[in-house]
Amino acid sequence: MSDRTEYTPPKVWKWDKPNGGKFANVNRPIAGSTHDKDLQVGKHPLQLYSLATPNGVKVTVMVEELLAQGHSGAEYDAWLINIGEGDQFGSGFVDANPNSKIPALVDHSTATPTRVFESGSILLYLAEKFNALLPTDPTARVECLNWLFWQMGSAPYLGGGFGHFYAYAPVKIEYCIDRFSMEVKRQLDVLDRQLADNQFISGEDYTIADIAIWPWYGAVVSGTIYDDSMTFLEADGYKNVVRWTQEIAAREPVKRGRMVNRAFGDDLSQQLHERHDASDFDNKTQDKLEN
Ligand SMILES: N[C@@H](CCC(=O)N[C@@H](CS)C(=O)NCC(=O)O)C(=O)O
Repeated sequence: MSDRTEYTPPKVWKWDKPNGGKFANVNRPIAGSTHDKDLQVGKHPLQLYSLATPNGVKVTVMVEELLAQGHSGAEYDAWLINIGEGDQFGSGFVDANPNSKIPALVDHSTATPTRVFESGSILLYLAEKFNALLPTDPTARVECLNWLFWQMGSAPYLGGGFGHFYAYAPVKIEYCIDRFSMEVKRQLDVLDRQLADNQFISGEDYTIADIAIWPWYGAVVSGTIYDDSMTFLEADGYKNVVRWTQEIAAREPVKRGRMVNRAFGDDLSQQLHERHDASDFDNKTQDKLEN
């Protein structure tokens, strides 16, 4: 492997070789579909096309929370989109999300099906549709949205920045790892200070802000993402984030939601590749899928 820290950019960048990083085989500099493939549609109002990455888990936790609150209109089919295999570039998926990234939701309960993409947009759409998990008081509502949008802007530094260069890049580049470690630790400190005075991120109520932030930052402080990043970042030292992470992890809808569309890892008992009925949690027998 050449020393890419000494790279001198040419005048015009060309896509002429895979970069060797994880997902290099599916990454491309152009949008649009690569093949024709319709999306499957099940029996429920909400059709979710996803994978249990942190962005995917936000939505499956959200619908499981809604169902637990008694919103039967939130019944859903969750179809597996294997991003390692390029399913996100199928024509049907691109119709649902022109950005070719999970999660994508299609609501069939509207006069014509409504597509919803971007996990933050999906959380807000569902919260407004069911009048749940988003405060109605204007001040509390905007505080919740402040943190929802904080997450959407901040997590790419954690995932695309820190996670990529620490765990996935084919070479370890000190400059990149330093830059993004600094930022991720700063973000963890932002959360830790906020959670010192609040049970949940935006106050006393559990909201879509918690649902958005927990799969990302909760994973870092509990050591379930990016190799040994918890130790590297001393992330378990953010005690308020750890307390909040554990409280949310104990919620039954969260336990269910994090299993849905999970098709990686060794523990098959925690995987439900597709979900079409509430009883699927009791009847699951999953084969191991390689990504
Ligand atoms: N901002 C988007 C990000 C979605 C995203 O990055 N999804 C990743 C998985 S976590 C993906 O589908 N990657 C496939 C690809 O990049 O081709 C959201 O929050 O929905």
